[in-house]
Amino acid sequence: MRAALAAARLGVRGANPVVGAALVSASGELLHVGHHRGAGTDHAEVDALRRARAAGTSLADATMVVTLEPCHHTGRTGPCSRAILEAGIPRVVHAVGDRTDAAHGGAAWLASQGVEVRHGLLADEALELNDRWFLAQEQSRPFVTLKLAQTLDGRVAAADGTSQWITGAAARAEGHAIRTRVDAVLVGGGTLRTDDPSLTARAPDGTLLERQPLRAVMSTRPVPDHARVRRGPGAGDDRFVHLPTHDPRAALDRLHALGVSHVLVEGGPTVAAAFLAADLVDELVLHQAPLLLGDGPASVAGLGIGTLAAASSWRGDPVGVPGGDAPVAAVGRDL
Ligand code: AOF
Ligand code: ZN
Repeated sequence: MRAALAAARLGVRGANPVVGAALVSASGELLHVGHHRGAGTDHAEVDALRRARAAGTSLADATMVVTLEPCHHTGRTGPCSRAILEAGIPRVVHAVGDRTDAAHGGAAWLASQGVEVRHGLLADEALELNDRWFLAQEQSRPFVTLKLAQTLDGRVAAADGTSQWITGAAARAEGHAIRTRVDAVLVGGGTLRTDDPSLTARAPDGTLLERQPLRAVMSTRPVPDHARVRRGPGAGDDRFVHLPTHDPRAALDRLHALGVSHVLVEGGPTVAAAFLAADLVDELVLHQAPLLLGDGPASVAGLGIGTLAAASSWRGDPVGVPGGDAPVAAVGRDL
């Protein structure tokens, strides 16, 4: 289970939980490890089974150890419960149950098919690993990633308002990679008016990536007809939604109803503050440029925190430094 948990941590947080799986021999030898790389890709169990098949490993006496109960539904991919049974694996150990209406039930079904199933091993760690994902599921809302692009002293623009390209090419590419992974990208009215963003997912050469997010503007003011966000990447593209509210929870309810399971909040400081103040940010991706401005608006427009003891505290989970000019960190807020 420790190997499975370590593998899970290699995954990408978002619409799906991070999940790891380990195949173990009867004598306790670690045979193969797999993990889930994010919504739309193989589940951890299927990834581990694929490795076993490629290596020709016999699984007739193996145990599938997995950090989350094997799913029992066909979503973006097939049911892991059936894949495990078809592989002839006699034992499954999972850390925690899957509580979603769609996917749960794999453990009971496997047991009904004669597979020995146990659960609870390192359950606390497995729960903590996806605590924000479980919370989003419980609250029937999308998983929320907030992206902040700022200077070392937390500014998003200079005193004169100039703001474009605070962070460099590597951070921009990473930003577009996140856009293509999520179901929706959301900005507020301020960003709409100052940047007129298109909110499309593009390659560094400007060409559109294959998977485009829904484009959402959260603002009580109308979105002008000429706004770029209204014009989709293709002819007749209507994947734009106006959320006429200041309440982030109301915005998330509407997105949830539209089938959005992962939303990227991209700005600006007022919207960031509203989501943070409502404890509706599950993951923070921070792009920090090696610049100092000493003045200008902050990336978060005030959270009403007056004393150190009340600070919003986050768990570090650094994911790398692409390109060097803009360190990137993804962290989940402490629950
Ligand atoms: C597993 N193994 O590695 C993961 C599971 O739409 P899909 O097909 O990607 O299914 C997503 C759901 O499956 C997700 O909401 C969660 O309940 C479960 N995730 N289950 O057996 C995995 N990532
Ligand atoms: Zn599955």
